[in-house]
Amino acid sequence: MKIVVLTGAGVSAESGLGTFRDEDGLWTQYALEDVATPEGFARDPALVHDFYNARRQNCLSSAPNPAHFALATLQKSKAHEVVLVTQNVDDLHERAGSLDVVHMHGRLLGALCADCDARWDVAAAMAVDDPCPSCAAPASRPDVVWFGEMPYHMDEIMADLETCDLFAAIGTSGTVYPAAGFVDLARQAGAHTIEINPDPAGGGFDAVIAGPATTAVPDWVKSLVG
Ligand code: BV8
Repeated sequence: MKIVVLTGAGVSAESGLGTFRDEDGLWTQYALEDVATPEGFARDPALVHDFYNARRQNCLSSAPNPAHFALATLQKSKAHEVVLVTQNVDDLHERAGSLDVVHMHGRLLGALCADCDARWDVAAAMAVDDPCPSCAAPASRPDVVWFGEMPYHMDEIMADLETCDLFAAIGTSGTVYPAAGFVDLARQAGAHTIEINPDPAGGGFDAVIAGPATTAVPDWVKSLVG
């Protein structure tokens, strides 16, 4: 069976990384327009770097949780073909052992040159005047997809959705497009669709497992790999 899994901030919530739209979520502390849009970056790059530097530190001091490990087990079991797509920019899936994670919204531990498109890994804080290692322009930005920018790997993701048998959305509010529309594409392709979320978003899934990721995901994976 071919399975496409889409994760959102909820899969990392119990690792201590904030979500966006829950009660004390990131979008209640920062205006999305100021820190997650190209216009916000042009207006105040230092604020945007501060926002991502804080999240990068938070990410580096956190650890994968049982949900991340269970998804890595599902991939490595080879019981099914598994495509893991994440909206998250943290590296907890990788640190739990997942391979080929499709980061459609980019990576906190990646940097991008706004001038020459060069990409490189970063673990430390980024600053406005950091020179690009390729063209030396002071145009470094976090390699994340902001609102109004095209998510990464869309062709690959669409092809996988059109050919999957099972689509599982884990820990996402189904608010942000195009990710929020993936369930419809999977259903149109004939896939069974399932949502795992303690507070289901109600996006017309065939099945819902209402529970936190750290217990619901390991149980779900056990049901797939025995
Ligand atoms: C684009 C950056 C076009 C990195 C993010 C229709 C079609 C297409 C676009 C649009 C459209 N309508 C509107 C748009 C524009 C926009 C959009 O969707 N706006 C929304 C607000 C309406 N979309 C875009 O701009 C996208 N780009 O469409 O480009 C284009 C075309 C041609 C050429 C150029 C461009 C780009 C979207 C990406 C934006 N970047 N992040 C970063 O800072 O992280 S999005 C941001 O939201 C994060 O990436 C996050 O992952 C994502 C989604 O949020 P969730 O992951 O779902 O998190 P949330 O807090 O919302 O929910 C948490 C969930 O977890 C909850 O359900 C909760 O119940 C659950 N939970 C809590 N605890 C647990 C749990 N679950 C399990 N266990 C727990 N313990």
